[in-house]
Amino acid sequence: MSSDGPSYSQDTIAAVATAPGRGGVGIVRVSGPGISTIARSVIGHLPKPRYASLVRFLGDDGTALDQGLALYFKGPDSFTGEDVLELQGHGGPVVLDMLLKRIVGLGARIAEPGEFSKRAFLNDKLDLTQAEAIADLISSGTAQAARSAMRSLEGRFSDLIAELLATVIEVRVFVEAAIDFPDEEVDYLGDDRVEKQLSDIRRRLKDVISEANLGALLSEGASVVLLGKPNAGKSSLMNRLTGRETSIVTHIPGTTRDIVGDIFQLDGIPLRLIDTAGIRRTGDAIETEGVRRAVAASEQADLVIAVVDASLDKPQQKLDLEELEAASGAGMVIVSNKIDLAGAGAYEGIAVSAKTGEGMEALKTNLKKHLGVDGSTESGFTARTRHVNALEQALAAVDKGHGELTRNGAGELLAEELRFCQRHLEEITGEFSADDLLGEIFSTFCIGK
Ligand SMILES: Nc1nc2c(ncn2[C@@H]2O[C@H](COP(=O)(O)OP(=O)(O)OP(=O)(O)O)[C@@H](O)[C@H]2O)c(=O)[nH]1
Ligand SMILES: [Mg+2]
Repeated sequence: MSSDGPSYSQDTIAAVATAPGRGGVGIVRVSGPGISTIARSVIGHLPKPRYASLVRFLGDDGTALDQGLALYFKGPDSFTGEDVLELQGHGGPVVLDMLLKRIVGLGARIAEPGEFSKRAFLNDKLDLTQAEAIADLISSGTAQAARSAMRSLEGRFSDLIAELLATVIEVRVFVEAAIDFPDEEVDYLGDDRVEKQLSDIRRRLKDVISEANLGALLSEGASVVLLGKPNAGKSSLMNRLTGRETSIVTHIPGTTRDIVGDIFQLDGIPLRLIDTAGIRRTGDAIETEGVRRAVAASEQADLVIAVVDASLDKPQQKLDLEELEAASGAGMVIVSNKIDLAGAGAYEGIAVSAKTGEGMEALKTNLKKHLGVDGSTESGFTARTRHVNALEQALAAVDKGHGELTRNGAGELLAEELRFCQRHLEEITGEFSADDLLGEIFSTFCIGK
């Protein structure tokens, strides 16, 4: 989406850009057409663009509120594309608030969350994936997530989408031309050129999907629920994975009754591990509620680890597993726990011992595989579920169009699907976007960003 002019709004917006609390430096950021008036009133002059000057920040009665550095960026050469003023004062909440109020008194209004980034997007300084990458970089929970957010910010994801779009548009133009000029000698749709290009698009889309999937995992994480019969060792396994004694472990079946959550980093993927009550029928009202919550949690989960006690006899293990399969609401990784007691033999799923730590590496590799990651978690770029969904819809459209061509020779329907494909790809970078989508995305940003 492009703006019509250099700035999309008449409003001048202001916010404290540094984190709340006390710090050495606190920054008030201002963007919009009112910058020169504000600068002249607060610091006495409009500073030379891109040079730091040490100034006093003046209140409306001319007394100094604070002193610090003023930085002026003249639009369009600024983050938002508009005139931007940054006042770097001392990082105390009261001082910063006084400065902000002074600027609002001069006609600015307080910025909404993400509004600076939104203006940058609307003024074509960033595309949507880059704007989202800023938020992801700020909120990244692991170094891998931060590195991939940085790569998205630098445009790696957008570039891939742009390359795909170029090919899709090329094929679309070709197909539409073939439809419009059916009398040409050559049967354009009949030769294999279009089909080759469609296969190429599909292959590239699939690659981007798997990378975006990892990128989304790195930035959004995944929830993993431990499900099992009482005493199977769910809590022990959770504590073993996190390395913390978060969940209570005893030999008494029915120890865990509530949902117990903890964070666990799986090669840089932030996992929310959720320990639950053992699944069984019981007369105990508290435990019954615990079991209900366990099943409900599994329905919300990205993945379930089904824990079976391998020290029980085989028929019992089989029954337990069947019960878990019936109860679970998500894909399952099966784990046979307590193999230190059970000894050598054949087990369902991955053989582990929460007590000795045996099998943990195999479990981690398997968890990654089930989350759609094989190999390294070093993703090329950060992404979100929104992107993965759009890519999948783009792929579905190409698949459908390809089918229409090969089965029915229907060029018109292929052209139509290619148009859908293009639209889904454009949703990712924001070239095609609905206002409510923009509102949704930017409202999750922090103030001042
Ligand atoms: N030998 C052995 N004992 C284990 C292992 N894992 C758990 N246990 C023991 O099994 C018992 C139950 O462990 P918990 O982790 O509390 O089991 P749980 O599945 O959380 O049980 P509930 O919360 O009651 O549903 C405890 O006495 C643990 O020490 C293991 O791998 N080997
Ligand atoms: Mg437990």
